[in-house]
Amino acid sequence: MKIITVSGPPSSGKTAIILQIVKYFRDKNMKVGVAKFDCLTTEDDKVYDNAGIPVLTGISGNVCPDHYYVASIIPCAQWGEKLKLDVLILESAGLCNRCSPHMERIAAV
Ligand SMILES: Nc1nc2c(ncn2[C@@H]2O[C@H](COP(=O)(O)OP(=O)(O)OP(=O)(O)O)[C@@H](O)[C@H]2O)c(=O)[nH]1
Ligand SMILES: [Mg+2]
Repeated sequence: MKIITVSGPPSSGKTAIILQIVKYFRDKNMKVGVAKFDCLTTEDDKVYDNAGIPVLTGISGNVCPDHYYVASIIPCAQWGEKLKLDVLILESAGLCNRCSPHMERIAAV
């Protein structure tokens, strides 16, 4: 399973881009899922669900969103493996421009 991280400020078009990326992989008969992180609330799960994309949502609540994200990578990957995804896309919370939770050797947008 390949992992791609997509991060950026609020309402910068992360979900819009991910929907296009998913189309690209689906055209190649690849199974794609998305894990969406946010701080308090998100409607993105409905968008992905409506598009028939398996989605997992993580809300950091009163935990630092960056730490929550890092601590959630392994459970998200396990979820993706369980669903036999070819590609797992991680959409970050829309935080400030400082936030770019990318990992070495993992494709990042
Ligand atoms: N004009 C224009 N609008 C866009 C474009 N991409 C996204 N939008 C609109 O901008 C708004 C936010 O886009 P999203 O893709 O939801 O942004 P996001 O970064 O996922 O937002 P959060 O997950 O809430 O941080 C939506 O109303 C989109 O329809 C674009 O390329 N051009
Ligand atoms: Mg989004």
